[in-house]
Amino acid sequence: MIKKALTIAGSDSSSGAGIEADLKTFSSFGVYGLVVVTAVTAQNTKEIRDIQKISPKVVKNQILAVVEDIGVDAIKTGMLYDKDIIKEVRKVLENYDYPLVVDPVMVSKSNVELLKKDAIKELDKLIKISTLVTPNKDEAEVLSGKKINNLDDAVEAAKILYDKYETNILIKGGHLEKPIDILFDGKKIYKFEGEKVRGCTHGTGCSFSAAITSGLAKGFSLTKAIERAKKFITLAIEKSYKIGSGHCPVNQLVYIEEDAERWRTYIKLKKAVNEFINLNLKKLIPEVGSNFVYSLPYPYNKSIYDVAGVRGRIVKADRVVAVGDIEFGASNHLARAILTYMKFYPEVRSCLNIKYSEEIIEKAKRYFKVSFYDRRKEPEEIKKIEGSTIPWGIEEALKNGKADIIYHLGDVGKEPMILVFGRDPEEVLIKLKFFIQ
Ligand code: PXL
Repeated sequence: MIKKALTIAGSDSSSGAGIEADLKTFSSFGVYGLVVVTAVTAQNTKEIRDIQKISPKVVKNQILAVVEDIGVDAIKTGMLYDKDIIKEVRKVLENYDYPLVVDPVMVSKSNVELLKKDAIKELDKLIKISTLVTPNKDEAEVLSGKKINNLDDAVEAAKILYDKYETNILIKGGHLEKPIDILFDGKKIYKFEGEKVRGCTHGTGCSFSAAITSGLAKGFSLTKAIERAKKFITLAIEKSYKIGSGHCPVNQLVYIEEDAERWRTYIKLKKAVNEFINLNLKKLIPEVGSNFVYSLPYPYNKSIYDVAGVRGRIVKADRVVAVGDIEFGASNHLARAILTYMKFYPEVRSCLNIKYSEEIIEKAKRYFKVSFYDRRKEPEEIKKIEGSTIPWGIEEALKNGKADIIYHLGDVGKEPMILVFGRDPEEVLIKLKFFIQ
């Protein structure tokens, strides 16, 4: 049976934090998400414009409605807003012994109060019945009364909080140069070291605690659930969409979307490579062979391992053949060409390289925008960097705008080459068919 996780939190209309973040996170972990709303915030990536609390009675009834029928395997709380809501939540949850993660949300990134100042005493009582509390630096300072300037302070604060609440304490280190989270279970200090990545961060705290809750719902130990949540949140930040003009949200759907895109990308390229091979255009295959690549879409196009290509390339023997299978990371040169292209035009995700001839270029110019770069003009200091020539060349060629075809005339020991670009492999083949008529 599918495991179920319940979030009791506020709604964020920008869907980066709050119950929207929690629900997406639960879904990403393959857990059925249940949602109890405590407050509605009117917000975008720049500001919170308004907040309306839900009555404690309706909060209670939402919890009872789902627990009594569907049941839950783990619960988390987020924005609880005021003491009356917290008290009602605690009174209901005291009757159950599901794992409970309390994310002691106090203020938004934009510094709006998400918990009334006079609610801390009630929050203390809720934390006492929890399995885990997950404060960030600021929240840990408020709850422990200790200033946190470094890792030692965080360890000290975790011990103070354990004495106060007698529950597992996880102090998050997202603010640190190297993000290290500290867990204290009353016996031992555990350190969870993460990687500092660049990307959007709105909703990080909510999504992280929802990820831990998902792990607990699935029956993982607390440390395992935290480890898995840490991996998830790092990727969710790294592979986020830059939407809105303020603090953009983490991408809680990273696991679901990336896997689905890998499959779609693989299938489409496989079909197009077969079609290309069946055309048997031996005269179009360069001495070094052709490759045909297709990248994952933005924001999943981070490295050559996000670009599918033909292992060992496409070569001419008695006929045109693919040497190996379609694999992500199979291409180096052409993968870097498409990744560079996507920095300027992310919708252009596919590329095929073919043998250069003046005749093909002349024909292509009749139908398409053709651009060019001269490898011999690459500045010496760039040339020294391994693998720099192709990204440099593509950037040069795109200086005149988006191009369907980019070619170069080679250099000492380098064969001249034509690169055909398209939004997907099908479009690349449609373009190609114009030159081979
Ligand atoms: O990230 C804390 C948070 C929690 N819940 C809601 C929020 C925010 C931050 O903006 O809006 C509803």
